[in-house]
Amino acid sequence: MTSRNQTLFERAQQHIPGGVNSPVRAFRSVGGVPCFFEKGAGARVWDADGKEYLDYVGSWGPLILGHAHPDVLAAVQQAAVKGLSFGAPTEAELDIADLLCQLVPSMDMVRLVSSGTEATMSAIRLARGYTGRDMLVKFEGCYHGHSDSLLVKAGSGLLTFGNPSSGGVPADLAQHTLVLPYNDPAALAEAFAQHGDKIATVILEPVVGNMNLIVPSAEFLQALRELTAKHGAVLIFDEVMTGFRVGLGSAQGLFGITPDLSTFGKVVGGGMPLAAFGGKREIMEQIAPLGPVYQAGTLSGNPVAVAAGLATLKLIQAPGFYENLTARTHQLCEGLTAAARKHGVKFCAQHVGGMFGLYFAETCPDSFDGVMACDKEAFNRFFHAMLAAGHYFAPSAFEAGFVSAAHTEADIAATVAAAEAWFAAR
Ligand code: KE4
Repeated sequence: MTSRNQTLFERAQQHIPGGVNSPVRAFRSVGGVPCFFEKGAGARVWDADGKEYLDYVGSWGPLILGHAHPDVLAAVQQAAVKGLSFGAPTEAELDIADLLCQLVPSMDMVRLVSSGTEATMSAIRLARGYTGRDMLVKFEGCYHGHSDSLLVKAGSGLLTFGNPSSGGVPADLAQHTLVLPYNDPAALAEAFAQHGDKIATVILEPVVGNMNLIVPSAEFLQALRELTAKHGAVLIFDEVMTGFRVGLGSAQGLFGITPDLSTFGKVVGGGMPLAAFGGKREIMEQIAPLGPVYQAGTLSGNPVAVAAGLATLKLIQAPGFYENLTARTHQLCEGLTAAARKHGVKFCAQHVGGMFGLYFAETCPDSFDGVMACDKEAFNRFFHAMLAAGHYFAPSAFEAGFVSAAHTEADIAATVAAAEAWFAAR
């Protein structure tokens, strides 16, 4: 019998490219038919066939509280009945700006936008405008949204400028982007030795979640901060995924590094379209209407999205919130690893706060090459086995996963037990 997921997927492809509104949702990396979800509550989601899953994607990070948290829903409803959008300032925007600058001490000022892509695109333009330089440095395997300057892959040589990684990106724009290996302080030092006074900005994921999970070395972070400061380049921490996910202080608080600009998304909107970029006053004052760097948005600071964000940011400040989230994520990683080892399966897992990585490899990788050496096919088999058992992981071996505050010890234990059954039967 054809499942409703299948019927919907076939119908979706009539008028939506690939049947999805964002490529990773199409399951092309893992194969099979994507899940169409109809309902979420707490740690669970239900698909179009009524099948229940424990959710370890959480909309790719925003749902740190779990699905449909009553306080967030109430805040959204209270805002919505007063009007969905004004295209004019509202007091709630001041409240969330004040709160973000309080929770992120490196930010004197912040501008709200509607997606992580907008946040990083705007931060890069701002860094270029502030420094008067064009060159952008990013790292292989890091994803910062789909603005043209970021859809660039490494050039032929380590220090040669980038080539487009997507159709439609002009080669002469990609030429301004240098793509370096992540966690490689020597390569970064060499790039600054060669191009130091031309580099406008360096952007990175301070914990990578887009080539699976990769943790930065202290040396790499130190080199980033020292070299950008020495050469007058703007250091951008893209905390769209790590922001309020790895801790209340985000990655910058966890690692004790103060970036010049930061970007946020996902958790700050609590599942609604809200993102932000912010940083030092002297840089942020270059943004229109104060300064010459243009940036705008019809729905920027949308009051309904801001209401969801404020409700979420309030709840994550509860005493013990991150201790519990980290403990549950640790329980998952330890449990899966122990289960795999018990049955002789090459597998490991690691986490930072409430985001985790799963790898079919002996040890957890710390580089792009290390991730590429993991057994992707084994992950894909694991993904489908767990999906069938009612545990929804990210449909790609190159994505981080997420635990929410709604996941209980019993939920995690059930996921570990399902994984052990599969490891045992391999
Ligand atoms: P959005 O434009 O998708 O809101 O944010 C882009 C972005 C920026 N920076 C980081 C570190 C990100 O992880 C993202 C988006 N993350 C992906 C998950 N790998 C979103 C999922 C998707 O593309 O559908």
